[in-house]
Amino acid sequence: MKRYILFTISLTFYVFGNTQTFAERDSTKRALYSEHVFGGQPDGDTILVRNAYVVNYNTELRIPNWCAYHITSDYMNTPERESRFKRFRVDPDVQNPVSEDEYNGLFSSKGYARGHYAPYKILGGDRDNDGIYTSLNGESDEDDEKTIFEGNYMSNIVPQLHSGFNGIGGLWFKTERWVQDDVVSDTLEAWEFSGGLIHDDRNIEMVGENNDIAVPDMFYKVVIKEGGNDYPDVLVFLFPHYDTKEDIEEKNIFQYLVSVDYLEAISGLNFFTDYSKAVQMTFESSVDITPWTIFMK
Ligand SMILES: [Ca+2]
Ligand SMILES: [Ca+2]
Ligand SMILES: [Ca+2]
Repeated sequence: MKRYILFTISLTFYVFGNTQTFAERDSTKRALYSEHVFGGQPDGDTILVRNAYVVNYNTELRIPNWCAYHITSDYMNTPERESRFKRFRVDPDVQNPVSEDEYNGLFSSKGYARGHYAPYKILGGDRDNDGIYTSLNGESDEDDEKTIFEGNYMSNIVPQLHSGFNGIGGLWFKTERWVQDDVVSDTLEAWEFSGGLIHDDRNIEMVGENNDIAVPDMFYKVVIKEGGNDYPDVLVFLFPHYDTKEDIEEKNIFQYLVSVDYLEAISGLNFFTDYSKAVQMTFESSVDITPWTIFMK
């Protein structure tokens, strides 16, 4: 009898306890999860589901591991990044959350900016379909404002070199703009996973007020669109975290393409698990730029 009770307790914990993800808890979160995480979650970890993105946050390194989001032309209707829309915010849902001030001085000392994984530019849109958008000065939808505020949570932020990387002309910046301006303007939608990698976990660069915010050595973007096949069109960009401003040739983002298999091997993640292993092999083992060449002017 005692055993039976123990079994019941552990079973109850399993169903209602911490092992349950946000996505399993309610249908709105579940719908958002399905919308943003294309082809399945690359790990089994606990994730945070937001209106505009899904993030796997690393409470030890105090940065996101990866962030997944759907981009549509409507979502790019964002207000100017001013005043309340510019402010970074503490994430109320993570332990030991980072505050904006912990990055103070990092820009002048190391050139690190507060870099968004889910880009600010894709946080907009009329996500609740009530015909009202966000606006800096006029009538503004509070629900859609919340989506932007969440995007400015520090849990969506990572230290990134500004000059020659996430600033104008940098590799990260150019990749974001290419997807938004050249791809989604035509396809109307795309998906991304953005994340960072650390080469050697015994030798991690830690920064911030308390030297406890990790700086990735590499960053990746998995860019996805639906093609005419039973598998998605995928490009994986893998960038070393360095300043390319003196190096015009290296700013060609398409020199940084790797296969999904390559990214999986060095990250330990498995993307696109919703597809069978056989189907994953057809599009993960090599880089196929054919479906993207019309956007590569
Ligand atoms: Ca709205
Ligand atoms: Ca509304
Ligand atoms: Ca895979």
